[in-house]
Formats: sequence, C-alpha cells, structure tokens
Amino acid sequence: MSRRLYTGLRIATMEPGGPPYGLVEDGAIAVEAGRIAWLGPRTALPADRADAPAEDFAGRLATPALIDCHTHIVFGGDRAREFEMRLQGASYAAIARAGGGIVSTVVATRALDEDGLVAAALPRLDAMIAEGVATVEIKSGYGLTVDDELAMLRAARRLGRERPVRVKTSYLAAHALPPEYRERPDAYIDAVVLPGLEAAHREGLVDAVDGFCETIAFSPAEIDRVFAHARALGLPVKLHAEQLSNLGGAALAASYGALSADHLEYLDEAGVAAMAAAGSVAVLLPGAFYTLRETQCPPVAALRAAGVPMAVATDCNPGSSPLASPLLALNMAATLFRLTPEEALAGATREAARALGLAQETGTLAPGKRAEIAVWDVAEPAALAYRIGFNPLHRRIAEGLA
Ligand code: DI6
Ligand code: FE
Repeated sequence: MSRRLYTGLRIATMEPGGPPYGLVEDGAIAVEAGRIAWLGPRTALPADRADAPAEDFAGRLATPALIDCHTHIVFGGDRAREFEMRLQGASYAAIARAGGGIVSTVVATRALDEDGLVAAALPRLDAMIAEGVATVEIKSGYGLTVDDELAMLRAARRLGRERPVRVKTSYLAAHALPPEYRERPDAYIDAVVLPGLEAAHREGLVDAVDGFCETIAFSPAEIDRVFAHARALGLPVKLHAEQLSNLGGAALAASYGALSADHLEYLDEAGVAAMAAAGSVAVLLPGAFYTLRETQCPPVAALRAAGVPMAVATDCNPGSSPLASPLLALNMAATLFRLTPEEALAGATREAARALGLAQETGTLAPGKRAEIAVWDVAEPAALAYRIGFNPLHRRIAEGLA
C-alpha cells in the first residue's frame, strides 16, 4: 500500500482526554501501508512526510470511519405487513399466532441459500458504507438450525470479501426458539445451539457469541450454558440484555467479562456496577426503542457516572429496528437517550471499536491505528448527530479494506 498525505482537515480524532472530539485544527494525516503514520497540525508536519502524494480537503471535517457494532443485516424477507398490522393495533401475540415475528423471518431466511443471503444483505450493507462505515458486526440468529446458522455466518464472512468493509461476526443461535423446539429451550440448546457453535468455531466463522436474554427468549440460566461453552472455546461474549425487562442479563454477561451488553432499557444500578467493574461496553440501540415505541430509556446518566463506555448502533433487523442508517442512530441516541453529540459520535467510533475488541486497531485517528477515515461536508462534528436523513459524507478512506 502507498504513502499518502491528507491535508486541509479539521480532524476529530475521537482520542479521549484532550479537547472535545480530540479536535486538531488545520490538520494533516500521513498514511503509510494502510496505517496512520503521523497526525497533527499541518504546520508541524515532519519534512520526511511532506513528499507523499497529497490531497487537500479544503477545511472539511475528518472523523474515524464509522463502526456499526450491532446488526442483524443477514436475513430473508421483510416484516412490512407486520408493521401495518401493529399500526392497526394487532398485538405481538396475535402477530406471532399469524406466523409473524422472528419466526416469519426464520422461515424466509431458511428459504435462501448462501448466495441469496448475501444478495439480500448487500443493499443494507451498502447503505451503511455510504454513510462512512468501515467496520460492521453481523449476527446469525434467523437460521436456528446448525446448517442455517452456518449459512448465515458464511454469508456474513462473504460480505466482508465482497465489499471494502471489515466484518466481525457474532453467533446468535440463542436468539429465539424455533417452532420445532417450542417450550423446549434446553433441548434446543443441546441439539442446535451448542453443536452449531462448535461447528461454526471449527470453521472460523465466530468472532463472539451473543444471546437474547429476555422473558420471550432465553433465561439467564440458559444463556449461562451457552456462555460457559463459549468460554471453553476461548470466545468472547456479548448479550442482548434488559431490553424489555430486567432478568439480570447484563450482570451475567459482565460475570463473563463480556465485550458488551446491548439494549439495556431496563438496566438497574447493580447491572451498571457489574458492567463498570467488568469493563463491558453498553451498546445503545435507539432504533429498537423508537420502533417498539418503548418508553423506558437506558440509564444513560448512571452509565456515564459509572464510567461505562457507551456505544451506539443500528440493530438493523427486520422486526424491531429496520434501520440501516448509522447517522440516524446517532441522532436518535442524542435526541431520545440524551447522549451529547460527542458521546454519540464516540459511540459509533471509539466505543463501538471497544465493543468489538478492536480498540487497538481502529475507532480513533492516532498514529499506529488503521487509516480508516471519513471525510464530511460539514465543519462541526455535532452536525453528524444533528442532521436527519441528509448524509454529508464526502469520502470514505479505508485503504486496507479496499
Ligand atoms: N431483540 C430485538 O429487538 C430483536 N432481536 C432481539 O434480540 C428482534 C428481532 C426481530 O424482531 O426480528
Ligand atoms: Fe439485536
């Protein structure tokens, strides 16, 4: 990879501990072999960096490329009809009885082969890349058989080969009980979740193990069985926790040193303390909060006071969050959850990298980090959370991912 020099940038490095957003005015970034070799005020540019082929961005804002650290973009079909039914007042139970809900997506997903799964996911991934995303986390969880979960994860890995983007996968067979195992969670865990995890891990398809800990999904004891297996395989964990009620899922995840606990609308002080002690990231998903018309916000003030890192993601999925816009997720995190614009942007860069175990690689702009940079047609970093439905991306630079 070549040497490059980017100048004329207002650089929001997102490095903590310095000025807001880690801002560098009239900055320059020197890139070598896909890594940031030097970054700082152009007036301080070392002479040996000045001879690289240069590009001037005339004062535009540069941030780390965005990271969507919680998505379900691989799935078949859609749930638009269900959306209509819900707006006509149908309950989730009535929708489920009519074959709707997660099960309808499972049926549509099982009907697709790997090519079909990739083709179905690409428009959603392209929408994220168009908003400056360079890293995306993709979960399984709509196959719910060993073969179909493997097909989803193979499709996720292929998306990282078919587009200039880094894909991190999460195994989420513990997402929902398929009809063939109705009311038999332990039998499903024995026959599908654990053998599927072994097979997926053997094939190198799993970067983390996830679960849905909820009254309508899996209990803490059932999640504990899955996480114990993940630990035995040396795999990190993350968890959909306290989304609709408080089952102590976040504390359970923290007891495994989880990378993150996600949703967290019903997180309590004990859960906050457990996450703070474990260093787990709170991944906030305002798209699901908005779509479900939830009224209970995650305890952002308590998370902030306890120093729990907060990430923001789309949770792009066909049911609770049909949202493929990380920029709109930033706006929702600020407007609905009262994150500051700086916290929201950190949530889709620095803290999202932390939630994926990539904090040493990317998520801020600093020497040694990957040269994954988003350049925007705005001057103020707050504009990225402020604007709604009006994408200001000028250029996405991600040499190592091309
Ligand atoms: N929480 C959610 O909101 C989604 N999954 C989860 O664990 C719902 C997924 C769907 O409705 O398809
Ligand atoms: Fe989710």
